[in-house]
Amino acid sequence: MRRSRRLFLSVATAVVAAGMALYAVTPASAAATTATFAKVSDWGSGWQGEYTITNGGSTALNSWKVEFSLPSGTSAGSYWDALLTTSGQRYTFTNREYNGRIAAGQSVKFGFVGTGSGAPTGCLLNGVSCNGTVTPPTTPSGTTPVAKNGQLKVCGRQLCNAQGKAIQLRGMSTHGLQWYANCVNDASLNVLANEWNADVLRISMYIQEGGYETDPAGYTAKVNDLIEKATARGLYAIVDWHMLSPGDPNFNLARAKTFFQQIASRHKDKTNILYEIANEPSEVHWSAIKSYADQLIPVIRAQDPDGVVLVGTEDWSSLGASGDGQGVARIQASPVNATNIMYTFHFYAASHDDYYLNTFRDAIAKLPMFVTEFGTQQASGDGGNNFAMAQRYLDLMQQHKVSWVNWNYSDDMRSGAVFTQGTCNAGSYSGTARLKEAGVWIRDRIRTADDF
Ligand code: IDC
Repeated sequence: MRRSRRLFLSVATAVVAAGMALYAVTPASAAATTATFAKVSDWGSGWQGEYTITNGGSTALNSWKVEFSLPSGTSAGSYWDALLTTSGQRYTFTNREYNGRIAAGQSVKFGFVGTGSGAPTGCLLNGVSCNGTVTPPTTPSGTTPVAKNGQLKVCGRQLCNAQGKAIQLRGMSTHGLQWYANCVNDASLNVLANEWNADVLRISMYIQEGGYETDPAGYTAKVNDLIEKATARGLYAIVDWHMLSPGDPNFNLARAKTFFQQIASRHKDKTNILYEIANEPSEVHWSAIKSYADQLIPVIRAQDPDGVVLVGTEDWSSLGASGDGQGVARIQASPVNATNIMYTFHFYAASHDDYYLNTFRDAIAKLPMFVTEFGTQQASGDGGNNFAMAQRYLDLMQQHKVSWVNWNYSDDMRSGAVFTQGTCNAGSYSGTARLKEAGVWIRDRIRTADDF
């Protein structure tokens, strides 16, 4: 539980201090974005502390959050030029409305009075070590997918990189985090990034079935953690709002607004986030999906104006192929009221043959498409694989640079989970010894060279 405290000592102190911070901007020399602490005075039983936040990057920061712990026996009292929430000995300071923006190379300060003799530890600035990690350059360089491609955007019907080149991303989806979070950790993601050469991780957070609705704060924290892990490895991260049943996305609209507002505000300065706002709508008309998207996308864009948003389609994201087959036409007649979006298509190759493939081919010619989930087996995610059919889809997607993500990076018993049962507890993800047939197949197809 976080408790909000707004303990300005006196109006006079606050105004004087605010005035100082507003103009106390100094050029930075280091290339890192940092928050440095200093005790500016100490009278034995207490002290005055000051943090200087320096933007060493090449683009402005629009907000900041500094969090740290104080040892027991030490606490922070009055403070200025920041807002404070506390949770036990953990203190979280965020910017005031007048000092959230820090231009490249500039600094701002905030301060507080400490009681006791301890000092802050475990400092995080916007979720990253206060010692500074180098801010990603605006001109992509380096070897990871994100370093090479930077912030993505939809250009025409293609997904394009920061240099405007149409690219295809390939990667894996987690299974539901409520069941298989143990399969996504530093070791397994190192293998996904470095051995499988994946470009993208889809973070699949169910809402029902024991998911988000049972513990919003816990699941949000889990998604935040996985976003950081993907980011550390230069992977794109699809934040998958894995609504499934009930099939009307509006059932979870209020939850989705809360969740995506928090995710987008926390990660808006990253270049690798894609927002998938409705995994698989079902048993609803397109107009309901569109209405949901039209309400939710502005919530995301208010925080993160340039993140690509992925919108689910009728009948379990089959573009209506599992319904009356008119899904593409309905989207064209009444598209989502936003730019920089793509529509999603899901297929399971042993269940979805030519009729689905043709529906998809038709959609590629008309709409920006992203395959955020597919399997080589049946729609149950289980049973025998139809690799020949799956390869036809992959060939089409390669030809048109449609990005894809395979279901799923777990050791679930079903044939569509890439690892054999027990792999995640054993913790050995490397090589092919622990892969099921579908795992070996998909690994080979993710590993081939990217055309970035
Ligand atoms: C399946 C999981 C299974 C789970 C079931 C119900 O593999 O363990 O019990 O969901 O939630 C989808 C869905 C995806 C399904 C997958 C395979 O997006 O959640 O996972 N699938 O059935 N659409 C088509 C297939």
